[in-house]
Amino acid sequence: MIESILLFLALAFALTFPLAFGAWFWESRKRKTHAVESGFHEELGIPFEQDFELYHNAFSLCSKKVRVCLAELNIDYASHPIDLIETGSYENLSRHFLAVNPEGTVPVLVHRGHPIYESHEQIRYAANHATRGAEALVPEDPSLVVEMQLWVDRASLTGDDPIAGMASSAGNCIPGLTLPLFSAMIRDIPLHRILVGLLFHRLRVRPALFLTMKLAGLSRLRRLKPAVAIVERSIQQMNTHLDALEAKLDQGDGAWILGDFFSLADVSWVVIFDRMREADCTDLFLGGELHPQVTAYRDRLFARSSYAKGIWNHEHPAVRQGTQRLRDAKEASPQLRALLAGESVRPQGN
Ligand SMILES: N[C@@H](CCC(=O)N[C@@H](CS)C(=O)NCC(=O)O)C(=O)O
Repeated sequence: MIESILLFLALAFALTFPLAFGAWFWESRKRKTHAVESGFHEELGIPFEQDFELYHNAFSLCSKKVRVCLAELNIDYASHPIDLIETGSYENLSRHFLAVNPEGTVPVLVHRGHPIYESHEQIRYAANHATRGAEALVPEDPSLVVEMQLWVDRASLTGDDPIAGMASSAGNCIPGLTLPLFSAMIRDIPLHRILVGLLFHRLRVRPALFLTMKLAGLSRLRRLKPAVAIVERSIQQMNTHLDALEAKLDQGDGAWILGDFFSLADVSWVVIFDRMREADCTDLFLGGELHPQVTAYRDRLFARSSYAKGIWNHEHPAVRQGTQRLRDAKEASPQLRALLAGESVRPQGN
């Protein structure tokens, strides 16, 4: 009897493993991922119904930037919300979305069926194609365009490994600053959904990071040395970028980065401040004596209707809950509070 059971189990195992492997192999051929070149792709065609269509996610930093930009330009668009694992599932790795962007990332702006990849390219493209009468977000003076682009780049999230590019951009500090919030949000996501990422993501390190954070939980985040190092470096580098922005605003004579001209540079920075709000780390960088010019600038950005239209109106319940959970965890743990208050990286004497 026992021998029959063992034989049955051995047979079941011998059959299941190749079947599972075969299914994965079959499916991964249908979900082929690869890096894409940034910019407008006239050679690619995506079914469309409206001139502009946007594939985006409520929580994604780059999606927010494009939504704010489209709101500023008064451009109507068909909205295609795409879930990321942070907001529930790896819809960005579905066959349907990979046909829009084989890289598996949002946002993707589509103009008359042709995709534009990379959010900094999308805002530039949208600004160049705004309907007549809309406010221009790119100045006419070429030297101001160069300056604008420097500040757009300094707020952009770039490359497969943003952590490696933190010194060049505040946008690249955002994933590190968001780690604790990710950790708070991932608690509600079932493990099998993260597994989809491990099976099909182009950059498997990303789902692996989410898995680690899910298994460790927010309370043990401070014991994960690599995660702590990333958080600390993100705080340090973000401060450097904010110091530069503070100096720029201090020297300027207008409300915005280019003085009186509201530009794509401002569109690019508003999302950085919004993520600080979500990740409950605004006090670490703004308020009081810290970066007063930047703080007033942030308030002006938040007061624009494009902030409500592009960001606030898309608030995701999972993010709201994650922010609250993060606050509660900090309240309960002085060590976590100290880590996220940047105490170990604060200059001596402060
Ligand atoms: N450099 C790209 C960044 C694209 C990107 O990494 N998007 C994130 C959201 S902000 C994403 O789609 N992540 C999903 C994933 O990696 O699974 C851009 O500016 O558009």
